[in-house]
Amino acid sequence: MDPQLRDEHRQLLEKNQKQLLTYGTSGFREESKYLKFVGWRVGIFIGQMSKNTTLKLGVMITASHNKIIDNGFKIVPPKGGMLSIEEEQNIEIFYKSEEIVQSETQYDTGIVYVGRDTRPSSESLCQIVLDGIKEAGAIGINLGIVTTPQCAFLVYATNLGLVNQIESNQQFFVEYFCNIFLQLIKNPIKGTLVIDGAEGVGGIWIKYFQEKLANVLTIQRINYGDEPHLLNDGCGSEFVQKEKKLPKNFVYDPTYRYASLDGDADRLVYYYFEQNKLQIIEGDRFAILFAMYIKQQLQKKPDLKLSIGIIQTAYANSASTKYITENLGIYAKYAPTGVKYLHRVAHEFDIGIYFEANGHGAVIYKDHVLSQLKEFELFELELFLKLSNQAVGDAIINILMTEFLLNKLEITIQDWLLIYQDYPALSTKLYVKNKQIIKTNYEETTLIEPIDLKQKVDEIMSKYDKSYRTCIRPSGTENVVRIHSEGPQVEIVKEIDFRINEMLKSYMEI
Ligand code: NG1
Ligand code: ZN
Repeated sequence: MDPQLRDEHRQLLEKNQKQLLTYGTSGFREESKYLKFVGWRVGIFIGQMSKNTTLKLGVMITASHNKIIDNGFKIVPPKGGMLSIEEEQNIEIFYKSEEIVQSETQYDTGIVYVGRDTRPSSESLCQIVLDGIKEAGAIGINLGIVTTPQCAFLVYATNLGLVNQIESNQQFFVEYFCNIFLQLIKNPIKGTLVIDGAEGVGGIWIKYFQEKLANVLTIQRINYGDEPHLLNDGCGSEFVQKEKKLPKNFVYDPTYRYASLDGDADRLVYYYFEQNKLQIIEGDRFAILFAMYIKQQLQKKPDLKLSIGIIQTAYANSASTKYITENLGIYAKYAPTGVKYLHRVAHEFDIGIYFEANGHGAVIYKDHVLSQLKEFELFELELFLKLSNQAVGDAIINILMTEFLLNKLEITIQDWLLIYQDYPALSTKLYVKNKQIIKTNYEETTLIEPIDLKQKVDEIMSKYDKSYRTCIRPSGTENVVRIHSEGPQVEIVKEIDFRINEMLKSYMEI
């Protein structure tokens, strides 16, 4: 093995205090300078995996909303979606090993598509992954700069035979979804939608949608990637949603709608600015908008029995969960943070809608659903579901679905915010060295270990009534503990957040 790669691997192990890098909330993620060895191992692993199937696989190189110096690898299985828990464990075991393990493979070769975001480290990491794939005796095809959902969709679409020769046809992604959207939209949509591309890959690809849809939807792009060194810097969905600030280059017009993507275009928030106040539409409201329409359509055909579920995380505002169950009459379920968990749970329903508060989300449906909708002549709903990216949650495609619905249901972005009122909530993070000591229940709503820490949290919370809650969990993507508090009065929520933070500062290794 290349001694340089071996060296970097040792540094990574040292940095992580001899702990394994885990295939976390969204794949492997680290500071990019430690990722060469991991990339090479990911390449070999997926190369071998591809030699056990006639279907194509994918790897996306990105660290999404994280800092520009970070990077990561997300593996795309044949149908998009996520690796199984067992595959995740296998890749974690495999990556740390320094030898080339030639496991038994069924075929002489396999095919893997490799996509990457605009980070400076992405190009060389892409080459390393391609080297690993070659080492395993498989063929790696470089997709170039694509969004995470685009990479997943291209893998999915090739395997379904929707498109051939994807290697020269990344544009297929744009054509496929624009065609469906244009079938759904009867008249031009009013107003202008300003899209903040986080200075990343989404901003680049939005241009093609802007051009193709110009007759029905007016899109204005800001932070569209002409300053790639400023990726996620003062712009993008993470900045807007977590900092509650307007992105740079914001152009105010009271009639405009605004949307921000994250660095790899799988997260989306909408917002508007009124009376000096930024009003943000988070993931919960996308789930509700989509579910309202799906339910309304299905109610036209009482004989058609399809199960619908909405999957959320502990970061969902409780007011949204209450609205889903009490007003929409739809089943709401919690999953741990990370789309990989939500996606899996969403598959339990005929139509599963999942969204994280930060705007990661999708509508996914079982294979029989489209033909049943056709049989019951629910053609518009059939098109709407076809518009949703089945491979993985997709910010650009979710914009198209949202624009269709706001127009169809004649809802303004302001009305959307008035459907229900969020409880005041506050999310903060604390940088720590030993986040892994914290363990929660499956839904991540309650801390269970360490026991003495749990007692301290319970003691703080015992001063407040049951309508207040706080969740503490280790991040899967950063060396932080996240604290999320919520309740009826904003001042009390701030007080809880402050007290929990202070207590954690003295308890954890900072
Ligand atoms: P971590 O760092 O595990 O909290 C964050 C987001 C997730 C998901 C992942 C992947 C929050 C609270 N957490 O995970 O929802 O988006 O990054 O990018 O927003
Ligand atoms: Zn992302």
